Amino acid sequence: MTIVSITILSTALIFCECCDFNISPIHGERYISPVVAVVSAVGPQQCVRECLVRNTWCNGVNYNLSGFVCEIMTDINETELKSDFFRIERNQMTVQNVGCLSCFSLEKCVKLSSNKTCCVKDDFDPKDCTTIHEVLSHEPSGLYRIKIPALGHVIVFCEMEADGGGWTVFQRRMDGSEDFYRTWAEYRSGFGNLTAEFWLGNDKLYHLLSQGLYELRVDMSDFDNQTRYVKFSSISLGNEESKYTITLSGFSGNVGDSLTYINNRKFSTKDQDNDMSEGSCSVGYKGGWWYGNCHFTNPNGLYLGGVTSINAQGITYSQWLGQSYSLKHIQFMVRRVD
Ligand SMILES: [Ca+2]
Repeated sequence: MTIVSITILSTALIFCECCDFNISPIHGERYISPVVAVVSAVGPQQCVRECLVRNTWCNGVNYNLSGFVCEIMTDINETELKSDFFRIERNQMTVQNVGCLSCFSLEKCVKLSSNKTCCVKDDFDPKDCTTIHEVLSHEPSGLYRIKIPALGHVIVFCEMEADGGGWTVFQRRMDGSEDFYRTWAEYRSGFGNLTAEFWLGNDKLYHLLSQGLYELRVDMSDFDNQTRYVKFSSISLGNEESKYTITLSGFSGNVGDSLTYINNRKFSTKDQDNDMSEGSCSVGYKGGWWYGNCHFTNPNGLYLGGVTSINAQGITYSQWLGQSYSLKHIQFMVRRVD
């Protein structure tokens, strides 16, 4: 084993034929400061790229040849001898063609016959944020592209830190910047700003949840910055013909359950009444939702900003702060569990 490693090390002047950069590793050494990020199952070329795309804080990498592990470091002041590693200082990663550095992390850099390089889509087409988190466990929360077979590529917001990460967010309220009193067609296709307030869209949610078994997490906060959460171990959605009938089970959380009430209910909007009430819950409570007769929580209601005299039209969660308190923040997200 040792002999094999030494053989590889002695010939490991790395030339990246895709990306046109040469690097000069120091064999048999590694940086000993705390590892800031680890990328496993990558080659040395990819390890260099992982550093270069983190240009603001990566100052070097340790690469473990026997384990194919890339350690990304900020502090490179101290080193130690370590036979199956080499280390590369960021400043030694001389880049001849910076074109490839503009490739996104899910793209490959390819050298063309003309010796020019270009970024091409990788074969990696994650079906949700859960897959992205499994493959790129150190990536932060933000916008990512997934591929849902029935819909093609879809941009989604991935929550990568909370509760283990890997969550695909499908609803958020945070400042009242978006109008949520909208039509069936608008709730079907989705609306708003994925980095602020939005509804991902019932059609996307249906096709997303059809890809496997998913759990649900809901996070809430009030204007005193108290927080609560609830989770359901299973969530699924029917198609538009079923009026996006929702199925929820397996409640847990640190607040009472105001959500199981929507189990097996159809979605309703101001122009499509599928609820159990004689009138329209959507019109009465100013949102699109899985209303019954009518609701114990109204996440898509009016952004009324805390205590309100308007009963149950705000972003309420009755088992926490009642129907006369409109929450500051609420977010719904799902994670694949199979
Ligand atoms: Ca009705």
